[in-house]
Amino acid sequence: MISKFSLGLVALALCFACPSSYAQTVSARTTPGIKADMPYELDVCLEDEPTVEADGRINPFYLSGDFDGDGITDFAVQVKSKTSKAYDVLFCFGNGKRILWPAGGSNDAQYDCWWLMPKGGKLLSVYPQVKHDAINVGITDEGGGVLYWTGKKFGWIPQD
Ligand SMILES: [Ca+2]
Repeated sequence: MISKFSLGLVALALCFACPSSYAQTVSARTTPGIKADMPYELDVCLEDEPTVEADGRINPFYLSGDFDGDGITDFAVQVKSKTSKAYDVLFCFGNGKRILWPAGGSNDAQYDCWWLMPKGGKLLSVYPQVKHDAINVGITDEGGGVLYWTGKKFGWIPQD
């Protein structure tokens, strides 16, 4: 049976936990722009990839799924190269691996929408080669394609 005293101790412990989580929240919000809404794992991944910065020109600016099928959540975030200014996608896998995917190859044909295509969903049923969650990358008036992990690299299925 839980006594009022025990509940008081739990409440006290929770209060002591507040300052550190509060400090993390405040710290994240002091960073300009979209970093305030970023999952911790994604923030760490971006810090390890200093040549790019997260870009919020498309909503949502990141997607999560299990892109490599290992059962651990992965993230894909829109990024902009600090040098070339090209818009790419940084994949942050749950196992710590990072892959920078060049989206358009040039600044002329940049994607302007994207969405998750979950494994087992109707959208992926026509692509038997896609075994895990994938991303549909769209370029207005040009089509786009399906971006998926082959097991060794990212594959691309163009769409009109
Ligand atoms: Ca994964």
